[in-house]
Amino acid sequence: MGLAQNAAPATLSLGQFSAVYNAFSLAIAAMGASAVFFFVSRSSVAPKYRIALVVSGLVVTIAGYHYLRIFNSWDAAYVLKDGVYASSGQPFNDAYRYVDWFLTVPLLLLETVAVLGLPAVQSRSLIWRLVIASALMIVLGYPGEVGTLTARFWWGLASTVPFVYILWLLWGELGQAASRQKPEVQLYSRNMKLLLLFSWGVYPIAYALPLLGITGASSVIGVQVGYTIADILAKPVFGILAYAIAITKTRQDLGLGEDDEVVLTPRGGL
Ligand code: RET
Repeated sequence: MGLAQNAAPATLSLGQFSAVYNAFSLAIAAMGASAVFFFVSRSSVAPKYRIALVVSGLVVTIAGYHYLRIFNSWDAAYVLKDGVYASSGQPFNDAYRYVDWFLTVPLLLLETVAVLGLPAVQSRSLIWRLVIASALMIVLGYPGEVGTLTARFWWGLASTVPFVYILWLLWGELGQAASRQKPEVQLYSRNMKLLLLFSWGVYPIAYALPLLGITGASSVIGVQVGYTIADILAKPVFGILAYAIAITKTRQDLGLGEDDEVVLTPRGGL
């Protein structure tokens, strides 16, 4: 029924075009700079936490690449004519985003489980359940992104089932893990739980905008800017929290005080 609802609108104002253009540009900078930070910082945490930093670095590198492609696609989809941005005839390719999630969401889940510090058997079973549910969530969401409004509703609803399952699993596990930690780490674990809920919650809200009566250019802009903000929170900001947990646990494991310097062998471990 009807037209594909999110075919790029024919014209955008200067402000509308730039809002998305600048959000994508900010995302490229955030992903690139945080990739350098995560890779460089991995030698300042104990070997068992290095995997979390390496995974963070990979996530933001993959996302940085995809944002470069998304940015170029957006730029090519419009041309400035008489003070407004008119469609150039080249389609805006939103599939990069779903490909990006397909790779980065399982990695983010792996990172989260890695900083939880659970026994290996428990970690493995948790990771499997999370990875399968996240693949289902993304695969079920995509047809709704490119279909009619009715399709958007039903696929969105189907995708919400594994989404709720993931949040329910992680909320419980993060809560239990936090209660086993020393007070300093407990605060970070609690913040991680809140950031996870807050940032992941933005995705379905952005997806639902066209269903809430927001149409045309505003809906395309809302969806793109919403996903971009959520991605910056869920990848670089989340990674910094994981780093804070790893460095705090490293200090605790070494029995160091607040002002002592951490001295580790730079090449040990990962
Ligand atoms: C979709 C479709 C509509 C319903 C739901 C969705 C959830 C998407 C999420 C994406 C998370 C992505 C992350 C990326 C970071 O690398 C697919 C929009 C629930 C939660 C964390």
